[in-house]
Amino acid sequence: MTVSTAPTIDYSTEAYRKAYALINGVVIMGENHADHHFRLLADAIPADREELLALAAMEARHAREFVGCGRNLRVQADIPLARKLFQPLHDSLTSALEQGDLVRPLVIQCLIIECFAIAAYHCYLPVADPYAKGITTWVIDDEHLHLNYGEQWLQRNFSSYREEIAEACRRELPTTLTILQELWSDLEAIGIAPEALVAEFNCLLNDSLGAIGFQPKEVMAISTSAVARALAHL
Ligand code: PL3
Ligand code: FE2
Ligand code: FE2
Repeated sequence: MTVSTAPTIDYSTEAYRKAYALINGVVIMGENHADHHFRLLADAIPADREELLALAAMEARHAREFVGCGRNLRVQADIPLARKLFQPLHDSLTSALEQGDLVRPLVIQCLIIECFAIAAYHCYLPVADPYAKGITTWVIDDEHLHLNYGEQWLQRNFSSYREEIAEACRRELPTTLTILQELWSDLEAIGIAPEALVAEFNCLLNDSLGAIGFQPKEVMAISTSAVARALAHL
C-alpha cells in the first residue's frame, strides 16, 4: 500500500482561482515594493550600492516569475487591493528614508517583509501547483540573502540603534499582521494554514532579532507579544 501525504488540490476550481487572485496580487506587489525599496536603500547606503542593486534585481525577477504563476493558472491578480494592503508599510519606509533614517527601512524591508515572505513561501511549497513550486523553491533562497543583508547591517550597528530597532518592530509588526488578517480566508482556500504561517513568521523574526543582538527576554517583548496581540484581534 502506498501512503501519500501530498494534498490533492484542484487548481482549476473557481474557489481556488478566486483566492489565488488576491494572494498572487499581494505577492506581486510585495516583490515590486521590495525591488523599489532595495533601490532606495542603494541610494541611501552608497557603500553597499552594488550589493543592494543586485538584491533589487532579484526582487524584480521574483515579481516577473510570480506574474507567470498567475498566468499559468489563468488568474487575474488583484493588484488594487494588494496595493492598498502594502501602502502603510511602504509609506512608513519611504517617509523614514526621507528623514535620513536607515533603521526603520531596514527593519521593514529586510526583517519584517522578508521574514513574512520566507514564512509564506515555505507554507505555500507543499500546496503549490508544480509550475509555482519550482519557482518558489529558488525564490526562498534569494529571500534568505535579503534577510541576511539586513541582519548583518543591524548587527553591526546594534549598539547605536538598539532602541530604534525595537521601536520600529513594535510599530510596524501590527501593520504587517493586518495584511495577514485580510488574507486569512484566501490562504485557507489555497491550502495554507494561516496559523502555521504566523508561527513560522514569529520563529524567523525571533531568530533574526536574536542574531542582531537582542536577549531572549527582549525578543519575547518585541516580537512574540506583538504577534500574540495581533492574533488575539483576529
Ligand atoms: C520580498 O522579497 C517579497 C515580499 C512578498 C510578501 C509575500 C506575502 C505573502 C502572503 C501569502 C502568500 C502565500 C504564498 C503564495 C505564493 C503565490
Ligand atoms: Fe522577493
Ligand atoms: Fe526579498
